Amino acid sequence: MCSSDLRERASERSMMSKVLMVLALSEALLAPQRLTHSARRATRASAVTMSASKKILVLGGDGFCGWPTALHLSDKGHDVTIVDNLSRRNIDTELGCDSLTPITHPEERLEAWKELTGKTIKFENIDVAAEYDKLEQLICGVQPDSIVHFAEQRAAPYSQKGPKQKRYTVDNNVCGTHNLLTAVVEADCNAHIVHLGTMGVYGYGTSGGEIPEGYIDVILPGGRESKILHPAYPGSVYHSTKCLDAILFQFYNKNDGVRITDLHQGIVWGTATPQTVKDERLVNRFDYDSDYGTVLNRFLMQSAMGIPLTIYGTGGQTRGFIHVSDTAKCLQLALENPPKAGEQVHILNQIAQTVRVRDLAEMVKKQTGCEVQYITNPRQESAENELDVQNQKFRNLGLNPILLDEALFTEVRDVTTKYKSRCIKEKILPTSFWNKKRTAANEDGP
Ligand code: NAD
Ligand code: USQ
Repeated sequence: MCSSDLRERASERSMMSKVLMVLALSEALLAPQRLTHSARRATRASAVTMSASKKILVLGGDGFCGWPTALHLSDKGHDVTIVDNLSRRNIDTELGCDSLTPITHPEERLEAWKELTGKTIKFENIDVAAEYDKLEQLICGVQPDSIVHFAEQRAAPYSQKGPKQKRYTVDNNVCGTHNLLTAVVEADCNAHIVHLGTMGVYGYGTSGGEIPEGYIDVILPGGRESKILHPAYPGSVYHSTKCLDAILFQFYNKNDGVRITDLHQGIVWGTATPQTVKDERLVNRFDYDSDYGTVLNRFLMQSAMGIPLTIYGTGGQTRGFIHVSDTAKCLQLALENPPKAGEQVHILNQIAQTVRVRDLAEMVKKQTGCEVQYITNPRQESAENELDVQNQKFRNLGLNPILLDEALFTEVRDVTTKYKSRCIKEKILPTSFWNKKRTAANEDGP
């Protein structure tokens, strides 16, 4: 089908949804107790656009990105409910590790937030992947306007650790996403779902050009024009689950009209946001271990500990980065700009800038005078890659992202210095290897 036909179809769908809305509203006025499913969903959609304060579920709201986002949204006056099964805290126990910062129990965190701001954030302990009925009941009862979906196992090294972790990552992430989609449909809920995807779905070979935001225009065999999802090229079991999520989003969007935004986020760095610094009890988690710690936070931690920075391979890997406070801002922007009824899944690249790993290490070294070490790469990945990424959509929505900045490095170093007595040094060197070849190479030493 050519793209003009596609556009016509989209505008027909949009017209149909407007007609449905009018029918739904008149039906509601005449006999509110006898609304059909689709009419109920459409009526709720109109109610959403009329109210500035939204009811928002934050799945995974106890995590590194979820906690500051939940606080940010509550601060903006939204009615926030966190849904989390605390699996991340349990994985810390499994790995014999802990957040560098002493995070308090969810109840204590939420009480502190209420005490400081007068605002209530509710908490539901639900396993999104395993407790479908509870999830559907919650969505049915709350009828949220938006659902932010952070609730996945997010560490690539953990997902490559062994068969148990590989299977857990797929079961947890894919079932969780599917449960959410089907629960929204079954609950007749018109919520806009905003999912945290990853830049890693595109792959990190040299792209040969700028990576677009989610879709590419192609000419199919026979000369037909089409807009398709960018080919998936994941680099770990974890990244593969995000590609599978994208297919589920495409299907539920097409089949059930679910409105979805998928944010392809880069590596998040930093730890503090304007809300988390209000009180020690609100402190955000900070991962530095070789499974969950991400590269820049690990480097800043290592420099505080006087440990040479662990550059994997040549350090020629180029990646996208974003500061944690911009994660929360991006979520707000995505929630404020939902897809219209009938629109295809929105996909935005959520990064501020791209940097090569060895250049990142140099930046930290220049500031702190620390040493660097090149160690055998535990990962199966390109040794060197270029990365050119479109990120215009968020910029057009008004995002002016924080760039890697010495002042902020200092802020993170203050945190790492403050809590460095909590660091377990044995957790710094890699213990998860991508395949048997990488395991053997690491056994041979650097
Ligand atoms: P995190 O592990 O700190 O937080 C995830 C939260 O989800 C945890 O609190 C965990 O307990 C919860 N959770 C996991 N499975 C669940 C389930 N089945 N039911 C209920 N709760 C569950 O991870 P994060 O760094 O905050 O990442 C959040 C999301 O953002 C992830 O989906 C991740 O893929 C994405 N992301 C993160 C980064 C990053 O650098 N941290 C970068 C790009 C994308
Ligand atoms: N690296 C080092 N030294 C280290 C740690 C990492 O050289 O001590 C290298 C890795 O080999 C890799 C790069 O730094 O090339 C990035 O690794 P990372 O652990 O910081 O990030 P990654 O595994 O890609 O995963 C993180 C998040 C994940 C998110 C992803 C976004 O954990 O949830 O999806 O960043 S992205 O990388 O853009 O796909």
